[in-house]
Amino acid sequence: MFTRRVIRVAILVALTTALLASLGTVQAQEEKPPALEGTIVFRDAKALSDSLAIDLVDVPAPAAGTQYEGWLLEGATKLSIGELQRQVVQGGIVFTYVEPASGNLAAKYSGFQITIKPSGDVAYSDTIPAAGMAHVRHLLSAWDTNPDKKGIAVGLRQQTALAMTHAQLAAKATTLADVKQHAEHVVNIIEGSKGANFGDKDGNGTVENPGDGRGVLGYADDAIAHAGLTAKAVPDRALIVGNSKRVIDSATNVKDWAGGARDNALLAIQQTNLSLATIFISNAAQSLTWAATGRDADGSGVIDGIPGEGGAQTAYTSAQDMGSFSLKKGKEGLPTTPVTGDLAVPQLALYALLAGAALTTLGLLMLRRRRVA
Ligand SMILES: [Ca+2]
Ligand SMILES: [Ca+2]
Repeated sequence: MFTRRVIRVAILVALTTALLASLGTVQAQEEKPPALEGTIVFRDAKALSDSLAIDLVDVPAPAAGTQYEGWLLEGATKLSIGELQRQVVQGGIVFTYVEPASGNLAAKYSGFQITIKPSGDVAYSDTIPAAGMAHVRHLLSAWDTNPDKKGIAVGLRQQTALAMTHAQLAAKATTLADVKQHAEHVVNIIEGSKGANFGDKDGNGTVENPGDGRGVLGYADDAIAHAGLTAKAVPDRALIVGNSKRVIDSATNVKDWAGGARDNALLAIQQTNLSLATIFISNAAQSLTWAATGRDADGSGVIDGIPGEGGAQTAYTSAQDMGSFSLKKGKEGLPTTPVTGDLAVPQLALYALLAGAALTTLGLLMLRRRRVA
């Protein structure tokens, strides 16, 4: 019958529309290539992640009489970082914003945009999804269970550098007792207060620990875990996934090097001869220098976040790179639902709207069929 055919066609049209709409939604969630090449990343100036370093290339010249302005964003909160001058010759934008009060910008902001002055139109934008940024903040600014609630990558870098310093002090010591005392410090900073080797290693009656108690090894394990969680939370964001691997590889190197340094420090403590003790603790100092600052193993001139190269410093900057921005055109990089950030809501609303439209069409057709009958 004609009416049934119309109903079938209407259902088909409604389903096709819903399918196309859902495909469109899925495509919109995939990461787009950046509209501008270059980097926009949190870095340390005078304090932890207190600056935003911008280095963009091939930026189109703004229209005559207008200027670019940069903004850090968090929900409805906006902070102007000032006018961004485009270099006339190279066409790039090189600019570093430093937070005057030394606040941690990664802890406060997860979005960035460039607007046109004076219209205020958004030229470029990007937002790090909340699910990913939460973990980036655990690495860079705060993790509740850490001593002083410091960020995990912050603690990793700080405690690894401290272990290196004490190993260097031990290597320079001129008495066996001094070597052993500093070696105990090295073991305890690396292991943390819950470590199997933590304790009064030199047997002078006192447990000495200049570290914060979490231990280099504990921080490294946490950095590996949280970098992995970040990549899992936002698998479509290339900047997070790629840099998460660098954090994991570098923190794994730190574990290996710090573990070797602990073993050498324990051997130094067992010695009865200053020269032998010094050899073992010097090995520990070498391993901890790699653990702290990395090692250019392949002689490329760069320490990369790869197995055998990256150290705690690399893990920290790679964690900052996880929180860097990749600009899309206009408002494409801004969240569609401000504040809540729940991407499922507009999608559900769309489905509800389509389902409603399909039901209305069906209802009208049924009514018409009854009238005809
Ligand atoms: Ca002791
Ligand atoms: Ca290298």
